[in-house]
Amino acid sequence: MAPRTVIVGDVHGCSQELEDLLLAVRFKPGVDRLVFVGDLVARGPDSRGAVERARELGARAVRGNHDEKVLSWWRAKKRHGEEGANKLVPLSDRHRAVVEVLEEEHFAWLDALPLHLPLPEHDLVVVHAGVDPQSTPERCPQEVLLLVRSIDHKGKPSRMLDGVPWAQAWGGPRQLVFGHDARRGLQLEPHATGLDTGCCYGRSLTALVLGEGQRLARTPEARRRHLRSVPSRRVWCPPGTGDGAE
Ligand SMILES: [Mn+2]
Repeated sequence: MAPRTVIVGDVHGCSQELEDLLLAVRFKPGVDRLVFVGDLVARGPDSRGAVERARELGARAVRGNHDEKVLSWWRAKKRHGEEGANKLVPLSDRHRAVVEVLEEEHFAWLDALPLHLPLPEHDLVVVHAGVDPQSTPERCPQEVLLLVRSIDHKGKPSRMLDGVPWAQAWGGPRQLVFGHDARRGLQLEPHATGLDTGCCYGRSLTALVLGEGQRLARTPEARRRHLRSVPSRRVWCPPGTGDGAE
């Protein structure tokens, strides 16, 4: 059977919905390829389960800003001990809850994730938040790849929701697939596809499913046919303003 590629939006510890989605797309372990757009952890109920399932299924992924946050603490802990880490990298309650359940092997797996992941068989690149449309995934600073949402009135990448969504400003030619922007939700631009449909906020978890060697459809209507979503089982986290670093 030909392997498909299933690219999953921000899971944020929603391991039950991840199982629901894998069932909905009839994911075949050992055959299909699984890719995550990052932010596997934090906000939802089961960050550890989400990381374990990703590892178990041999998934590839890019690192998200929440993954990076708990990794900064873990890296500091290795050098300065737990007390030192708490001083150097103060954690919010939601990130504290993550570092308390992850083991060394989970941190190490997250730490090995790249910031951009090319999938040449589908002629696309996966990033967590996005890129500066003036640049490329390879040349963008980490901060932009992990946090950008918009291009501000000065033409600079911004983590806020004001200005133009970066995905609208991205002229290609490469197709980018990303997450991070739950507030805007599904984004279907000519050269960018945003998959964060706010699972942890009680909305849905979305996957982009591509057949072997299949390219993304160019029009939004046609691209919707690649998408599959499952509803959230509940509101796991109260929606915030959605425009900060978090
Ligand atoms: Mn994010």
